[in-house]
Amino acid sequence: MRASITGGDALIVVDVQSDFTPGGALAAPDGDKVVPPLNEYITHFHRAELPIAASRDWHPEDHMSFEGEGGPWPPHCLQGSQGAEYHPDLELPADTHHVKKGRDADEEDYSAFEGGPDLDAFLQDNDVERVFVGGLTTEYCVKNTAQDALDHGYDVFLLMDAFKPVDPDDGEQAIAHLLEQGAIGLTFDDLVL
Ligand code: VGL
Ligand code: ZN
Repeated sequence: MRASITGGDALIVVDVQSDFTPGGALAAPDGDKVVPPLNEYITHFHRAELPIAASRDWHPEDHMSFEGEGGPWPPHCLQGSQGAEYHPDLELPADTHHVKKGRDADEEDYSAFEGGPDLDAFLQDNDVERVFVGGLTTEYCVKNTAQDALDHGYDVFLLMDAFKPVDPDDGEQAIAHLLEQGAIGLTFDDLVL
């Protein structure tokens, strides 16, 4: 589907952090492969002077999602750690709206809409109606962010060339579910530049 990017559009880059890329504490296989396409989207949105938000998982040591606390995951994205940094090749402009989430030990916060500073307020302040979502990982934080965006009434475009799952089957299921609810899939080649 061809799409031109115009006023009212925003880019949301979800959790492109070292811990979710190969070598990291909770790596999505090929997680680093989202970086080059996302840099293309970022460049395009930035040139068009459209808002860009980026989220980071930002956990305390006793986060409820960690195995030691009865959760499913190894410790990852510890606040202030190297693994919690954006992937070193991700090129975010200076005026990016940075969201941190999962900051409290007792809140999972898979969705960037659950972090702070508040994403929905940022989008509303910028008169955003359509959001373009990519990043890591497909079936957790990308899915939950896209779902929340739909629930908040935004039109949602899924950047099909710019997310990676922890588990491929779960990733496909998550995307299928979002498409069923009206999200639209596109790739960078679909953009009318
Ligand atoms: C994520 C698992 C645990 C994600 C975050 O960013 O998708 N996945 N925490
Ligand atoms: Zn996490």
